[in-house]
Amino acid sequence: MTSTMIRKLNGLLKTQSLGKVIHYQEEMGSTNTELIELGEKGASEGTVVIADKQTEGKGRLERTWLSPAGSNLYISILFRPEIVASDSTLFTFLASIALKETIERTGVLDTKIKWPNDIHIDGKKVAGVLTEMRSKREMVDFIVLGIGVNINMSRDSINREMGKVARIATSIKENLGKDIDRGKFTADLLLELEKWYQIFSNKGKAPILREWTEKWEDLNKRVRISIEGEQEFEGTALGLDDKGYLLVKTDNGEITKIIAGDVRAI
Ligand code: BT5
Repeated sequence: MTSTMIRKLNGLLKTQSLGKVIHYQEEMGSTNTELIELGEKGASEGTVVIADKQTEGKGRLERTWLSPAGSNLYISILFRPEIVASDSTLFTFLASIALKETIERTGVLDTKIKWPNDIHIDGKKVAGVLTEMRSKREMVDFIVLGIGVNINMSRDSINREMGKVARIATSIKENLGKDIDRGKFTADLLLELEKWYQIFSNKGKAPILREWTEKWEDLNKRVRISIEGEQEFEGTALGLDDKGYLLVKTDNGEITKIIAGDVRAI
């Protein structure tokens, strides 16, 4: 992402606080790691870190987020909400809502939210969210919301640059058949995030969990759950509890709470 793109983003940004301070570098290890360091030094709410390329992009659970140069968005945003640490998971859901809206605004017709943190197009992953948090006692000190979106990669470059991940990944360009403006996309995403963050700050978790559930197509569907190191099982997806954990009714009638795992509608 060139600095021209950042100038464009600055020109289009309509937010009150998110992105008023932007740290941009062409190449970084991980935007989340960078922003956690800034947060520890006292960076203010709304501070944003963007890179054009990440050499150590992070997924959840020590996984990697492939982050080639020149076409995607790798962004981290700092929040300082006055909430208990255990509620920080809500930011993943808030981000998924904002991402789905922003991706659809580009013209993509059917994006799908996958619990807890993916956005898919045609069954392939276009975006992922990594929420990290630092706490003071039981309260949040700050949250770093990290978002990766495959924007202008062609199928050829996905195949060339993403190795084994290529078959499960897609981009907005692959769906639309054309490039979109990354500066505008980022400005729209930050505005949407700010809107949902204000709703969360004023009204709490309920509207976020409600909106997410409304946008989630797997509700009441039969799903297969795989949890690393455990046997797969099936059940009916019942929705979220108030921490965002997934409730699944298994065939023996038990309600199981899923904290982390892969959930697929079958
Ligand atoms: C995620 O993890 O989906 C969270 C991704 C968050 C990335 C952003 S980029 C800006 C910020 N800074 C960071 O360092 N990270 C955040 P998870 O659900 O664990 O998914 C990771 C899995 O997605 C990998 O194991 C691959 O299978 C797949 N994957 C990796 N890179 C991908 C890509 N570019 N597009 C689609 N799928 C990918």
